[in-house]
Amino acid sequence: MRYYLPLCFLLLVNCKSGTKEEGQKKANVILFLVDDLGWTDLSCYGSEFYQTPHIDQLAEEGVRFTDAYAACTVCSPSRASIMTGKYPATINTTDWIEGYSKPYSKYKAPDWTQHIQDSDTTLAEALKSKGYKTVHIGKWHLGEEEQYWPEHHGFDVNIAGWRKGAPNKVNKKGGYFSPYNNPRLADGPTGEYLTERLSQEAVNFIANNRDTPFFLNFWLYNVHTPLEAKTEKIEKYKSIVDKDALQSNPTYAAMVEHTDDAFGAVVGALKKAGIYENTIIIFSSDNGGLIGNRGDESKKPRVTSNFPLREGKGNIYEGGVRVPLIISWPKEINGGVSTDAMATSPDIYPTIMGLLGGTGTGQRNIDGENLSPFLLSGRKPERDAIFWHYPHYHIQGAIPYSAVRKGNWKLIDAYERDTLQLYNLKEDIGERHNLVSEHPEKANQLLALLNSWKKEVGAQDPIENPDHDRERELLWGKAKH
Ligand SMILES: [Ca+2]
Repeated sequence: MRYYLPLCFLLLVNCKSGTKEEGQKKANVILFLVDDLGWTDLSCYGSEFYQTPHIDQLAEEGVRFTDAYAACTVCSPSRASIMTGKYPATINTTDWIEGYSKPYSKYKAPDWTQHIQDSDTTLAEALKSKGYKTVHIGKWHLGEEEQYWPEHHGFDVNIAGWRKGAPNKVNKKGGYFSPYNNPRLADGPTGEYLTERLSQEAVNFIANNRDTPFFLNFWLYNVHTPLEAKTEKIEKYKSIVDKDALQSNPTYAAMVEHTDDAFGAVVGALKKAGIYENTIIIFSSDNGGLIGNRGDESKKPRVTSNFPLREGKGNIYEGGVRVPLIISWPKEINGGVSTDAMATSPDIYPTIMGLLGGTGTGQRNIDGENLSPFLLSGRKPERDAIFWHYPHYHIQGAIPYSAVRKGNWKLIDAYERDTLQLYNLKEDIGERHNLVSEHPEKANQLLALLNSWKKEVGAQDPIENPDHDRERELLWGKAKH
């Protein structure tokens, strides 16, 4: 895989025509969220194996963020963060639903919230109150019971969003191919592939709503496991794979291409309806790429590689949280540029509202930064630090931790080990050289900043576990893996 990702670009954005003029049709909004897509999983982010021409084209026409982050290393917290504009720690939705427990570990997770609370005004509710037709298509994964599903959080239409965080298998069969066993999606003909079906639903929605301002929240099930794709796509990548390369899984490559196809279908529908120019498109992922095969790391191929980043989904390093982010609005934002300005999941909500020219979202105490002045006129964002808080364990390796990035510095506070890790991401993007002993003052400054933020948002610490037993923990972990 090509290791090419320049860290610093000049943002050459100029305002195209000022803010939206009164009386014009409101811009449409599409939030295209891919599940588990890693930072280097697109051609335009450095992959030499996966083919993503439609998304690459978006990067050509929009603003590509090199230093964008998911708010969490796993699914649900990042999704809740996008929908509320708040950090997972603020809303106490800090792990994937239903979570993962290690009964003999040093810490237990605190009580945490496994749905969006009604007291939060979601992004969909904010847009609905501004006259938008709102549709959710795809994975939701923000609540076990129906009362927490998209139709109860501001969406007029919900297609395929329910409690599950992956396509639903029955008797270990199915998933990405119909029957879907999904109460919010009627089964299709035998052999129908879920992502093709969902993109067709999106295309139909766009065609039927071209004259209405709409919010299409398209949250794909791809590229989450189980790894399943159409045979012809898998065969294509089998014929070109370099088995020694870091990214070398033909089925995963096919799933990335399915994702790109779905995105291309949406853009095609927008162009056909004549509304592409006035549609804001935000493309991102909910956490870093899954490396997989933990516990049997000799097994190949792995799912994906996030190199040069360290680790992946479910881990405390950059590979778990740094993700692609592209924002496009042909009518108003000059595209074709990249930026190393930091961005994170809770920014999406205020940024969309800001681009639409309104400050009133109905949501109070948003943590995210409104990046619209930056996108429209190049004004540097005021926020200079972003934070993570994960008081949980994850099967992919995460232990309870909090972290902060400020400038090029990143500090990780891993509670269980009672240790700090300090990295300079500009010089060491792979987080190999812990600089705590070389820069103790920097580490202490960042720790104070991190602790101050935790206090401000009411972050819940993990709890000492009275059943902690290191020997049993290791045995239990092996059995579980
Ligand atoms: Ca995910």
